[in-house]
Amino acid sequence: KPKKLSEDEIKASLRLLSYQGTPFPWAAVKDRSAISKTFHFTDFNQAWSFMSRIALLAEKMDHHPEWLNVYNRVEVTLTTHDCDGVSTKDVNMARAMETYASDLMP
Ligand code: H2B
Repeated sequence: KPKKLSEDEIKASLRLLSYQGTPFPWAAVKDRSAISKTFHFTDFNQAWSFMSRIALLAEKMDHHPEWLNVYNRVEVTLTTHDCDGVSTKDVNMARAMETYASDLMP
């Protein structure tokens, strides 16, 4: 079972994720133990490529994002049901999302 991260561990993880140089940083969700970010792509095609790649990874990791897509935008929320909060699985997923997004938009 994944370990639930403390508030401080979440804050530290968010800082590290934001170091990767994106204008819209990862942030804690209000009133909920979760982290979120809105990705902005060039068009729907890029947004959908991102989602397809992440979908395959999510199945492999057995860890699934909450997300909403509107045209070139993908709003992502990550939390772990198994520990009812943010775990390292969410942080790993967030890092993979950063990598894939920056592959698509160098
Ligand atoms: N996704 C997320 N985000 N959190 C989980 O705790 C989780 C999941 N658990 N995907 C997995 C599936 C679990 O329900 C299955 C049974 O392994």
